[in-house]
Amino acid sequence: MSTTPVAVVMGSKSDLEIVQGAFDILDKFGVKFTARVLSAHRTPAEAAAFAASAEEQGFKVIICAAGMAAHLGGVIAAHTVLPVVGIPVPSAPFNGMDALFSIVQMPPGVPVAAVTAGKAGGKNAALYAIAILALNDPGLRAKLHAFRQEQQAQVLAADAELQEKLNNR
Ligand code: RP5
Repeated sequence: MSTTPVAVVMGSKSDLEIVQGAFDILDKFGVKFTARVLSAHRTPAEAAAFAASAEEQGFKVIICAAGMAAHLGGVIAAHTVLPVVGIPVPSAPFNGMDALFSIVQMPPGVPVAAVTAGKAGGKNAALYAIAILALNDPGLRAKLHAFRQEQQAQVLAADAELQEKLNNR
């Protein structure tokens, strides 16, 4: 049984820079996670075995980051009923469009949620996972509200700063 509610799986260690955005948010919210490098293509048996045992291990949501023909989220989702959130990782020559289509175009019956491609995707995948966990966790929900207020304050401060600068021309 896992003691962490979130699993973060990436297709390659080269995805780590994007995935770091998810780690940062999960840490900020105090949500424990397990992270693995497992490939849908290079380690298909290990990826399938991980997904098949994920529910039993106690995970509640799985984040999958992959680039190119990004089948990782789909393969993981094929072996579990847990919610799977996919991060499209940009790579040459299609800059993440290939990964986005691979993740978002799942056949009916086996959904994968797709978030923003690239670094912002790491952040948003973690926030989405936290929103799922917050459905049954009032403390986490309060932290989500606080996070939004913090963001709002930052934008309003930036706006006030801009107005002051423009008014003092
Ligand atoms: C995908 O292929 C990985 O998720 C990665 O984004 C991409 C390239 O992998 P590497 O060649 O950098 O290991 O499976």
